[in-house]
Amino acid sequence: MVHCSRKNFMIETKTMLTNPYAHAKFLKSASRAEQLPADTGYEVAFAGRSNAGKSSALNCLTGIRQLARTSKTPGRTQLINVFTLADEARRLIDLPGYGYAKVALQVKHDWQKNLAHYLDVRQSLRGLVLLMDIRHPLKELDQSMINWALDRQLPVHILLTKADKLGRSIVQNTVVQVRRHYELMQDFITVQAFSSLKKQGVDELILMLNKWMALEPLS
Ligand SMILES: Nc1nc2c(ncn2[C@@H]2O[C@H](COP(=O)(O)OP(=O)(O)OP(=O)(O)O)[C@@H](O)[C@H]2O)c(=O)[nH]1
Ligand SMILES: [Mg+2]
Repeated sequence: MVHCSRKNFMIETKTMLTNPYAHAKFLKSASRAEQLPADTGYEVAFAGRSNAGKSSALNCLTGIRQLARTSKTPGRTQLINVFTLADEARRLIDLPGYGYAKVALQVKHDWQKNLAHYLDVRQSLRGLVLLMDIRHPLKELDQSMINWALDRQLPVHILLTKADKLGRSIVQNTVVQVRRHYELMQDFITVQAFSSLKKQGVDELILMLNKWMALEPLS
């Protein structure tokens, strides 16, 4: 399991950022969009293939080790997990991973329907953080998710996860390639490298989330 410490972050830029996500709390798990909290305020969802590192990234972002359950077994997060910030009108959502081959077809179908429905109806959803293992970016289902988001004009911030697994120049090249792929949509699609293990890219992610959550820019 990957751990991040619960502190203010002193990262890359050497600036000290206070982290509004350190106050996140688990609110509930929902198996259907109807069970979610009232659709008001600001919500940002973390989506991606099973095992891409969604739960680890949420734990890293918040600095709370056990906030979202991580697992070596893909397909662990099967429910929509809701976390609130200090202010309950702002929420982070850990979505079920998609694309895990060993899940029964019916279950897979149900998740995908759920995901599609959630993305379709949720008015408070301000942005999608889409996680992809940096070694296998832009799989077919990832591209479908992006197209879905674009269809409803929802901005997508791509996290190329597990960047610690590759050398620095391959990481940079992959970021550039994925950016280039969506060059024409750069107002809607942004791309960064991320590692929960090394706490790499947390500042950049916080800045994007703050923008979507209408939180004050950090000083
Ligand atoms: N090396 C490395 N391993 C990571 C990183 N992030 C996650 N992992 C590992 O990848 C595996 C899956 O991580 P999770 O965070 O549970 O992935 P998930 O996307 O939430 O998976 P599902 O809930 O099944 O959809 C775990 O074994 C993590 O420890 C990272 O930045 N670096
Ligand atoms: Mg998970």
